Amino acid sequence: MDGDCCLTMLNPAVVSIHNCVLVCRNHLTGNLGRTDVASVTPWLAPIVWEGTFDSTLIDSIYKQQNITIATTVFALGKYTRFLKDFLESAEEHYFVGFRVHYHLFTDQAEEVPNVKLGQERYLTVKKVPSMNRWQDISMSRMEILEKLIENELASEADYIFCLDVDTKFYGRWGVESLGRLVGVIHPWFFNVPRFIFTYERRPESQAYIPAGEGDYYFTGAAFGGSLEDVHHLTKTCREQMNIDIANSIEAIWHEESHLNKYFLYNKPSKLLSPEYLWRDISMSSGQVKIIRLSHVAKNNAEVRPNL
Ligand code: UD2
Repeated sequence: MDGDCCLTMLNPAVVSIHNCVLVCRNHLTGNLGRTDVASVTPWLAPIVWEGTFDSTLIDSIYKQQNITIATTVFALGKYTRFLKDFLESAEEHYFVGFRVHYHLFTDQAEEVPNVKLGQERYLTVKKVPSMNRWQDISMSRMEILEKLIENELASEADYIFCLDVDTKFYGRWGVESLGRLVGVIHPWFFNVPRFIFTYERRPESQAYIPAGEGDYYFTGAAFGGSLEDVHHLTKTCREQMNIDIANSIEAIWHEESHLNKYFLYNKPSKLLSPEYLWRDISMSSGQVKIIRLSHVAKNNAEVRPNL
């Protein structure tokens, strides 16, 4: 056993110092960091890509904090078919070694597969009413999340992530993703100019973003952060969507449009690269060196309750 290994046996604080020394060394020798992608926003929030963090170091820091990550997922109607792969792959790759509590919302509890969960991994199934429009299912998530945080999570979780169910994990999604307010750059819009972004462009909608504004285009399929920040996000989006309903307008990409408006005026403290929500496992991009979570190909006409 060499001297460094002996150090790590002493206590977690020493592990941190030890790892910090290692990562600083790496950093100084230029081994950590990327030059082919932006890894910081103009407001100095990190953008997490493979190669921009040391997973051993960051795990050791968060291990000392005894955190719980609440994770919400909705599976209504035929979307229950995505649950098995979602949960099994999450158990393999998602916050491995940390306490995770999945909150699963469904209209068909009997369709929830029996997936073996690891130690300190919990699943609570919650019944929600069926809905006739996929757009309503997608949008209703904001209010349900708002109430979940208000009524249940305060005493049991430190962070929350809200994820689409028609997805599968293929690589590590860990504590490097944690932050006060976290958005994921949409996989179709990470390397295109701003005028291509599909923001809501009608001033009548509360989700309206004028041409020339906006920083990134964020996916509605994954977002998270502290309970307080995600509560404010979901409450604001729910309120803005209600104003739209009263004015008989629905934003072009539903709650995703409102999320983008929210992030324009409430800048995320951390951004996750499209590694954290990729288009399709069979597609590649030079900048995406690891696919952590990817959409599952689906036939919308077949799985959705309406077109
Ligand atoms: C995009 C977003 C999605 C949401 C939606 C709103 C991406 C990659 N995804 O996805 O997050 O913002 O646009 O327009 O940006 N669901 C059910 N049952 C249904 C329909 C939907 O449970 O019958 C749930 C399920 O959790 C699903 C989510 O709602 O993952 C979003 O629906 P989608 O995946 O069909 O929406 P999509 O692919 O257009």
